[in-house]
Amino acid sequence: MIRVKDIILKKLKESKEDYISGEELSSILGVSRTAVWKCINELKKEGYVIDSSSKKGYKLCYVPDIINPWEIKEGLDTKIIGRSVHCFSEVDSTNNYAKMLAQKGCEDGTVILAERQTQGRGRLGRSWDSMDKKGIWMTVVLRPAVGLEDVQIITLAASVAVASALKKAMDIDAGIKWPNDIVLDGKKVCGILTEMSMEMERINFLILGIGMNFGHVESDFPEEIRDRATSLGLYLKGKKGLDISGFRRSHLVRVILSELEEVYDKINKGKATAVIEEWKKYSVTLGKEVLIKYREEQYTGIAEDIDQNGRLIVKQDDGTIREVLSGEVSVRGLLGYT
Ligand code: BT5
Repeated sequence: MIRVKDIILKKLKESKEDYISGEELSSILGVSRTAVWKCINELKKEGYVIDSSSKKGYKLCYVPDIINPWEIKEGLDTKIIGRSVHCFSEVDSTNNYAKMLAQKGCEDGTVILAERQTQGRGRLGRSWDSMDKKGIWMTVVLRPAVGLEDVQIITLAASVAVASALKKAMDIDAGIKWPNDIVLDGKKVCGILTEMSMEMERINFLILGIGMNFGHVESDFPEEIRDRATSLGLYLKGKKGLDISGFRRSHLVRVILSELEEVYDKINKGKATAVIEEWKKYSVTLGKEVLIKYREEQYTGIAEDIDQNGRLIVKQDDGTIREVLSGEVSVRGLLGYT
């Protein structure tokens, strides 16, 4: 539902350097000038800086780094992903919320975002630290037209989308640790949690949760992960001397959604091989020594390749070839594995 506030924001953005009068806004919207004034005040409370002049009207001077549907949708060039966007200041987990919406039948490509998660989840029951306004905590509901064997490819595709979005939106060269951790200088900046609902041997829906650390400074991370975690802000500062305040999370979200749509389209059209080849370009796993932990078993080897189903092919020290579909993979030199 488009609200008066959304239209006011749109109009303010359109008029750029010019003021737009309260009278004009109230006649476009068919509401009173007091109603316009109330909306302007709400926007100000959210962090938008709007200059008000009794003679000239209103002018938008500053757009905050805020996650809301109109900031996400403004200029979004996708057809499926992000047609429907739900934003919250707080949820337990965007994956939980997404699952609830998916069970109620929400459309393919529905996006859920929150400024803060109280119970952000990682894989295998682990938790995901989701500090208020510091990251992109997002879930996309997908209803892919593929079989079960392609689920792993979609997970890999999501990491490809994130890595290529980081390059396009912020000129950041990220790596992917199998299957889908996004790393910068050996530290994790983004994790992806894919969950699935099946019905009669078919995929009913996929829940693709993406957690990206954006504005964290070092002390924002809990001590136990400080040596393994980083944020885009920390990386930009350290590597390029740039301040993250020059970037907007909403812009990065849009580029991720757009890149995601591209890889999703390829998979739906049976072009998974192209996605795997792209994944390999970003890989920081292939050719490296890895430690695999699966249930009670533990072994090391060299990560040689990934196959067409997205499995990691590992050559053990005695020459045995192993195919890894799940389990814990540590890559020597990354995320604290030395
Ligand atoms: C992941 O799990 O990497 C998947 C994380 C997915 C998070 C998103 S946020 C939106 C959506 N809603 C959710 O509830 N979840 C998804 P895993 O590979 O199991 O990594 C978890 C481990 O990473 C933890 O045990 C910590 O050691 C570490 N960790 C926790 N929070 C982190 C953070 N913010 N940055 C880097 N590492 C973190």
